[in-house]
Amino acid sequence: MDALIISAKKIGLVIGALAIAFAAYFAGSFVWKQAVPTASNAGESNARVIHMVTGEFKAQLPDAQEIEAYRWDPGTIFVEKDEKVQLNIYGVNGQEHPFYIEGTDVKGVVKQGKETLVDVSFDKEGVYRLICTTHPDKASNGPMIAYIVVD
Ligand SMILES: [Cu+2]
Repeated sequence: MDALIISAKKIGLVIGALAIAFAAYFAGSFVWKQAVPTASNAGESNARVIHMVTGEFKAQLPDAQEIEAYRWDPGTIFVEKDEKVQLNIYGVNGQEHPFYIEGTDVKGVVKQGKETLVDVSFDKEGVYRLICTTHPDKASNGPMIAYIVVD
């Protein structure tokens, strides 16, 4: 009789764990719908994910003039040659940041409150610039440029 009670408890635990796993799966699938894949080979399962955000620096000069600069954060990332990486860029500051990666055909848009996923790999070593075309330099509230170091 004791053994029966214990196994009934175990079954309860297993069912409980399954219920939690399903709940997590559904919650996860809801979150992932907000992600926006942009590059051609989206869905690389074995890619290393690198998280980035869009940020903004703001300051007031002594004459009350406001200055600001949009930035990718982190501003420098390191990647191995031929490594599959997925940039997961979350739009925090700024409505929209259209971008491209210099020397590649990778381009996309990061929108505020959304994640943009970019699957990339580089077959040549070098420093590649991730450039926002709305804020490419100081005159346009940048420079919004990140450096991808491939070696
Ligand atoms: Cu920008």
